[in-house]
Amino acid sequence: MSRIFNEAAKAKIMSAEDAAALINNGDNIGFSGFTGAGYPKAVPLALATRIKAAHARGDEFRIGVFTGASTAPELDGALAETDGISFRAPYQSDPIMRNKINSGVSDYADIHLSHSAILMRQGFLGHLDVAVIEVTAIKEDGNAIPSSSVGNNNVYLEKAEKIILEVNSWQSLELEGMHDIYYGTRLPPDRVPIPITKADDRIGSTALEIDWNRVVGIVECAASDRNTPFKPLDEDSRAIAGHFIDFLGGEVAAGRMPKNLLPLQSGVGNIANAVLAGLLDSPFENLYSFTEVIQDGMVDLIDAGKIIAASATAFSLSPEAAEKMNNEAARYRSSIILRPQEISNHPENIRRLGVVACNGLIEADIYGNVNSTHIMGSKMQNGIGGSGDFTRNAYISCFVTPSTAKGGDISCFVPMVSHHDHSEHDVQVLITERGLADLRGLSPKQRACKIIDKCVHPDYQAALTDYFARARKTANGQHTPHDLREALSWHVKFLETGTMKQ
Ligand code: 0RQ
Repeated sequence: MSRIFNEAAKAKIMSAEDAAALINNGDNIGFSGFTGAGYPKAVPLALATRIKAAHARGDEFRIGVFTGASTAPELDGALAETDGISFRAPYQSDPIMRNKINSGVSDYADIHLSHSAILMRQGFLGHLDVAVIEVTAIKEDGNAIPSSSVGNNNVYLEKAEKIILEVNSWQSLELEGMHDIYYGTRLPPDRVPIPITKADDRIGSTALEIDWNRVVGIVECAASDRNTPFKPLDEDSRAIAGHFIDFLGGEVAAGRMPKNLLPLQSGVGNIANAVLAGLLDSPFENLYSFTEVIQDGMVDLIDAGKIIAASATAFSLSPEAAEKMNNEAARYRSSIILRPQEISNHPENIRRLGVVACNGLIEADIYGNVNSTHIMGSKMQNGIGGSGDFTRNAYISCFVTPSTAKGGDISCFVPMVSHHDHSEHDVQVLITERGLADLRGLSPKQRACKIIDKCVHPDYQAALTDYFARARKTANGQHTPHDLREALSWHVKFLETGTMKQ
């Protein structure tokens, strides 16, 4: 059955190839898609074929690619593989895309997810030529039911000169009612407060507004989201989850949080998912989540009746959880809200609600500065995503990580981070399988002692303790002691010998 319930819209149905033919060399394209959910699946593949054919003829064909966040092989992977992406923002995690960024083929602007809408509206990301947006259906009134992510779709639909809609019948029609699309954001000086005072407040409409004067094509498809399976929980991720849950218990006991905690934000990846799984067996109940992605762990918490409501901008589910969501969207509609990312990640909401943030990292230094994005100072991994939006504005900002990487050859705790995303002023709690360092209210030297004691792997404790002692001497008691000659020699040692072990 067609999902296009508006009669006039039917006249715009075309093939993915015909839609891709409407995209030109030099165009900036705003695609839907966030953490492998709700990205268009047919037009990007057809566009990649069109770009490859142009390159085979010796013609120039390069485009700017804007999304909500990461997408999938059919979008980032296929387009990046053509060498046709000249510019990419704001977050990606595709291995081919990552390669093109790190080999200089594509420029990448790694921006806070809450900033991407503003930068687009201000024009810093250039003119938006085309929006290619996946939707679940086109309603009789011409508005569209969003699919498994909202991301920046409202902004791209607002700004693009031409609009292509991909109607994906794999997405459940029963998603209708889950979304909350707020059209009240303004640029200063016309801003008004965003009226969210509880994580599950609904303040917008359930459909995306479509300006049919700009719609140039509709493509129908039936294809699943990326849906990567999560790794089974290992001992380390269980230990990390255990420390986090004990910490939350302590906050409740100290009277700093109600018994049902404060709204939780959880980052992407296996450890974040493990932390959510840990909450299943915890004593906490009647929880809320104000986050950006809904992973399997969150769905399990809803099923167990532990979470009353979760607000996000996208799903990031395993194939099994995605199938369940598709079959039972009507049931989840009352407990899940998908919003534009400018609202899910808005500092104002995060600060007002008192969100407890929990994100992954690549490395942290002994003073609590965090690198979430770069390997060995230069190589982009994914991007800052929403981690900065939440960390800076959270009621309590936590980071979770194994104490080592690369089978123990790298310490995730170093004298000085090789790239800086979250500063010592914003990072409050660091958690590894070894333990938890609560850094709130501590001086840099106090923080260093605590981090080395509680979080660092024993293989690296002596070396970091030594570094700290030498730095104190070299810096002659100064506030944040460093020996600059030695600070990054840890990374240099790894690059030269393949291990940071001293
Ligand atoms: O490299 O794949 O070549 O082995 O870095 O490491 O362990 O797979 O990372 O899935 O836990 O994610 C920070 C990337 C952690 C993620 C990050 C190497 C390691 C591996 C990846 P290989 P893992 P995880 C909401 C919040 C920013 C965005 C964010 C992230 C690769 O959490 O993208 O938080 N965060 N958004 O071997 C050198 C180290 C290393 C290291 C790991 N110390 N030094 N290499 N690696 N530690 C969601 C959104 O915003 C959408």
